[in-house]
Amino acid sequence: MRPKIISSFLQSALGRCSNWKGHVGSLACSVGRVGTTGHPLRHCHTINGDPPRILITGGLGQLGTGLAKLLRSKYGVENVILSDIVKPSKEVVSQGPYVFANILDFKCLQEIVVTYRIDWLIHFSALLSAIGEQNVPLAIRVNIEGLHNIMELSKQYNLRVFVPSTIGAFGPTSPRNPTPNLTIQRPRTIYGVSKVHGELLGEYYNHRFGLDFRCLRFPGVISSDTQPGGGTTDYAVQIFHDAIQGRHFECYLRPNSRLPMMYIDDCLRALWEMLVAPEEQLRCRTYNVTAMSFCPEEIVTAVRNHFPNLQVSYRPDSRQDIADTWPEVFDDSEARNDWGWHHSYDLEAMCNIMFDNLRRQHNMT
Ligand code: VAH
Repeated sequence: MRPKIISSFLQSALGRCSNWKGHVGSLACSVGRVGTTGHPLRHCHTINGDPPRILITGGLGQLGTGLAKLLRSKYGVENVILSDIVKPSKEVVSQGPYVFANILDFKCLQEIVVTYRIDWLIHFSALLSAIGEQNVPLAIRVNIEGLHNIMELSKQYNLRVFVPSTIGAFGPTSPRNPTPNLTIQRPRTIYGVSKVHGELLGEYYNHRFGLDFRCLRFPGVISSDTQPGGGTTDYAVQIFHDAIQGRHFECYLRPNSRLPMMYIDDCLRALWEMLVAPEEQLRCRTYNVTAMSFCPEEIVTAVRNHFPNLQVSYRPDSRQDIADTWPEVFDDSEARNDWGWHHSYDLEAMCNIMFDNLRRQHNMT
């Protein structure tokens, strides 16, 4: 058993190098033991013997700083460049390289890729669902025109590029429980439309130009030290902050609005595993990933296990209309089968780690 897997892995790694005619260096992956999922264990990758140099756009959103930390632990602090258009905190710049990057300015992006010798690009810049509906022209510029720059840049410099998509890429005509990886996608938000466009454009560049495009459709992401910005699933983060501070929690969704969700550590690990998965494991370039599905009344019950006196009321607003068009349960079986994805945190485990983190942040330990 063992010799076959090692040889195919080696073959694939070497094979891939030979494909990248334009690629100056050789892409080497160190072979490791086969993991529990039977998929070759992912080890740190090198390009030309050096760690990949990675640029993250939209770095000061919900996922950027956490991902930079994870990738720096694998590839070295100096090889992961965080970027955005806003001034970073002292803490952010103390953690590693940070640059200004306006994704609407192609020249600015070219300069960064050349100056920092970037190999991989992770593109987080985007207006999320709720805030996008409040400013459609800006959402089109950032989410669509910005993406066009990223695609052309990645093609020009032969970058491996990761662009996140979302449960929001599905609409009311998609099966909602479960929502398969490949099905009808007619979203009703500009955010969703821009993300379907991103999936299709990335797959087109992969098919037409061999661009190493990779995409994951994330559910709502729950994090303790970074705030989500303008999404429809944000309530599931807000409830933790209200509980720990003894505040009344008002939910803008109905108690039974079920949505797929994931704890941030699972989200970042899924992203990294998809980023380094051997290409021959990728039977497609866009995958659903998830960990759990819950509705407001279920997370209220789970939070009350920690804070029994949490006061809750429900006042649905326009975000309810968005949630009503989204998947209730996400089918991520293809990601699990193809590259061994599996989540670690269910609702209870997520509540435990969220409150551990928040108690530490509020010096309540
Ligand atoms: C939003 N949090 O609500 C984002 C996400 C899965 C949802 O895309 O818009």
